[in-house]
Amino acid sequence: MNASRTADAPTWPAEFAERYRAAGHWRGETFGGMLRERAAAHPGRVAVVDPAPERRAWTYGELDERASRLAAGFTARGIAPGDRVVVQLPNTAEFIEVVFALFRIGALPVYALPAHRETEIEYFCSFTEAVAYVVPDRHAGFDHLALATKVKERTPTLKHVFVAGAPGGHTALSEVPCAPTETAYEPAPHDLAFLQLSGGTTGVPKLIPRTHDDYVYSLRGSNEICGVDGDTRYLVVLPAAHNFPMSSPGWLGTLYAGGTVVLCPSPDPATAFPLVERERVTMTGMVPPLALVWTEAARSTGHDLSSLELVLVGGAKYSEAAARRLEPALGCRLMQVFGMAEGLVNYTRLDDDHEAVVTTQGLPISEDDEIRVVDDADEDVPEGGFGHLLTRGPYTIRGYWRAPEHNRKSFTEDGFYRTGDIVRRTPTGHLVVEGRAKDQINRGGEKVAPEEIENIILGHPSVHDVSVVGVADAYLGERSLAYVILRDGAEPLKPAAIKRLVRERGVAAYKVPDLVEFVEAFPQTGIGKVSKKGLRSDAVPGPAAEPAQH
Ligand code: OOB
Repeated sequence: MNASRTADAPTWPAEFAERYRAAGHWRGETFGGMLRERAAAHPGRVAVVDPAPERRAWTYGELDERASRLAAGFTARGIAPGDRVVVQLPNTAEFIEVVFALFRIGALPVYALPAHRETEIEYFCSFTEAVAYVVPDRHAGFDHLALATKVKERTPTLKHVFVAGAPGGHTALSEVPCAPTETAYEPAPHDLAFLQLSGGTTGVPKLIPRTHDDYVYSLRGSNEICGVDGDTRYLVVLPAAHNFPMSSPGWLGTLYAGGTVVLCPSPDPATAFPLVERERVTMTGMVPPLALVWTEAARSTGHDLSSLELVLVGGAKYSEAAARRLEPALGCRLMQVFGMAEGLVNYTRLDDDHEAVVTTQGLPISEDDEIRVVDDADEDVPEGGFGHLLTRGPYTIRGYWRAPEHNRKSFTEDGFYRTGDIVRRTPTGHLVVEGRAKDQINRGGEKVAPEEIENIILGHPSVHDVSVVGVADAYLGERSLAYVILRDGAEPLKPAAIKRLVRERGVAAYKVPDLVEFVEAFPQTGIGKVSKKGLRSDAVPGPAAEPAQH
């Protein structure tokens, strides 16, 4: 079987694919082939450093061999090309080994985040009909084995749980590798390579199908813009499964260039700064709240951060005032990045005027990224005006995986992705993110779909209606507030009961509402629909609101 794409998701029409190949964007590379080539070119160079609990450094030769042996072991256990494998690993060397092993055999990693819990994992496994799930035994105090056992019982397709660490009743990842065979399967460059998760605006996250061709192009473009080369030492501080630290330019971009990836077990300065010093880290990427923390901590740190050359900040709007403070505090260059797992990534440039770096979110990677800024009727707004950002290009998907109905809403008929972002373009073509039309909360880069949380809260017998909105927050940019209307005659509830309900449903902790407020009615729009905008603007927490405690 081939990792067929057309059946599961719309793809680029032939004339676009030809154009992208002719332009040299799609060069027929695959991730498996890329690692093999780098290993042949410089087998002894260090590819991956995992500092905890004891420092391990794998060379390109070792990573390549490990990936091949693990790939052979996966094949021996029946994992076939096109099969989906949910991978939920923290920032460890095993994460990189596992995904390269899956790339090698054409199986598709489905990238879960370490924060995901029962509800999300069960959905990923069942919706993708995953055959395997890869977990740590424990991470950040959470028992992943117990979760895996539960999910396996409930998901008929799930044949294997592979565990990095003590396996409990499952299979230890360390037992899987075996001698590679000569006739190993080779995925084609236009095949799907993996499924990435969308931030989401709906009850369940959508899956984003990325191909080798398109993603490798985004790496090559990102590397050129960010100056990534064999001397780059990139620190992965955000979860490695997220698109930003993976490819902007991230750990995959760094490996593409033959540089060294340093995995950071936790993003806080107490963990990260000593690593920057010891491993002579040159580059990293982070979300704005973390950039604030690093900027503050750098003032009084005793650690030598002088190896840092470039810090990328993105995932949510970075305030101009904070952006101005970063370079002097960290003693390195700042680059803003405005990207999305669906594709399009914009960067400010190293040779940009300083004002553009601190006040804009950059320019697209590619001259073939088509950008439209339109009004509500999809008409282009005048030059420099605000509007909805639509985009199409050589690394922006044409549709989500197995979501035909949603695709009709999220893409125009001629294949532009509706990003849901409100932007304007400066005379130099730089994009400035001015707001958001999509129903999503951006909690410091972590995306929350209000509908998902509303559906959970509506399950409470005392709740008549609920609306979850984002409200301004000085640190996170936004945090979440649930407005709840109780049923007539229902006993009063405490905000904590609503939070507990969401938490106990087993969702990632960042989705638990920060604030809960009980109201009699929601503000209405002209046609009687709940006005989310109205809710946001009068969202001054009342006496019933309770600060976040997670
Ligand atoms: C990144 O990817 P996602 O898929 O988690 O989120 C995409 C959305 C964008 O549509 C936009 O709403 C928001 O996140 N966003 C920004 C931003 N960067 C992303 N909003 C304002 N300013 C920015 N700089 O978040 C992502 C993927 C690749 C690279 C960087 C970020």
